[in-house]
Order: sequence, then C-alpha cells, then structure tokens
Amino acid sequence: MKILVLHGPNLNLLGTREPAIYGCQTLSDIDTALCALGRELGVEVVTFQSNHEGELIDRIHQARLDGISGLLINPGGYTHTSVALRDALAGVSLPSVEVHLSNIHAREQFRHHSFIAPVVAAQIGGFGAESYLLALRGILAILKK
Ligand code: CA2
Repeated sequence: MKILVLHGPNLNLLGTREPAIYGCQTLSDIDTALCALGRELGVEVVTFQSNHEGELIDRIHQARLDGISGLLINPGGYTHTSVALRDALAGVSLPSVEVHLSNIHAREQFRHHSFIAPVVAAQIGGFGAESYLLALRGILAILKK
C-alpha cells in the first residue's frame, strides 16, 4: 500500500525560520520519519513538496494512476484560500487527512477557516512534526475499516 504525503507552500523553509511556531525539524527530517514509520507499519510513503498550487493539484489528479491508496496533505497557506485544491481532493475521492504542524484554530482568525476540511476524512494539527506521524497512523486506520 502506498500513501502520498503532500506538503504545500513554504514548508520547504521548515527548520530554518519561525521555530517557535513550526519547530526545529526540517522537511527532510519529517519525510525521513514518515518513511521510517511507513516501513514499520508495512506501507510505502511517497512525499512531495511544492510552492505551486497547480503542481499540488496535478499530483492529486495523478494519485490513482500512481497506485496511491490514501493521502496526507498539509496545504500550508492554501488551506485558507484554495477552492481549486479542495475541488481536486473532492474529485480524486481517495481517503485524505489534512495535517498542520500548528493548531490553526488557536492562531489568527484568518487561519481558522479551512477550505480543505469539509472534503477530507479528518484534520489534525498542533503536534508539530508529530502531527504527520499521527496522521499516517490515522489514515491507515481509516483504510483498514
Ligand atoms: O501549521 C501548519 O502546518 C500550517 O499549514 C503552516 C502554514 C500556515 O500558513 C498554515 O496556516 C498552518 C505555513 C507554512 C510556512 O512554514 C514556514 C516554515 C518556516 C518558516 C516560514 C514558514
């Protein structure tokens, strides 16, 4: 079984700035931990980061053809702006989980609304890099049902 993890804009900067909000781990540290947990749980984890909305949408469209069973997505700032990303997720209809490092509901008002939340199975956030690992366990539980 293959799980696709999508990281949205600016997440490539992790570990270099704003450690108080987003932690000290780099994106590559997070991807390494996800792949290791995937191996432990018997699934392949494929990761992709882009700062471009269309590239994220293309990967979502491609997911079924790539043999992906489920998706984790941290849409970054697109969480709060992107109808197009939401439509892509709704269109692919693969089980998906929205992931955030921070607790978006405890931050500025404009971060409280997610265009993505209504079209995914679950939303998780506030655990820093651990949010991704919890989300991986979560999506596998959904897929096993
Ligand atoms: O908490 C999250 O994971 C977010 O998706 C992160 C986004 C933010 O716009 C969302 O509201 C919540 C921002 C990602 C930017 O990451 C940076 C990391 C280091 C330095 C600067 C930005």
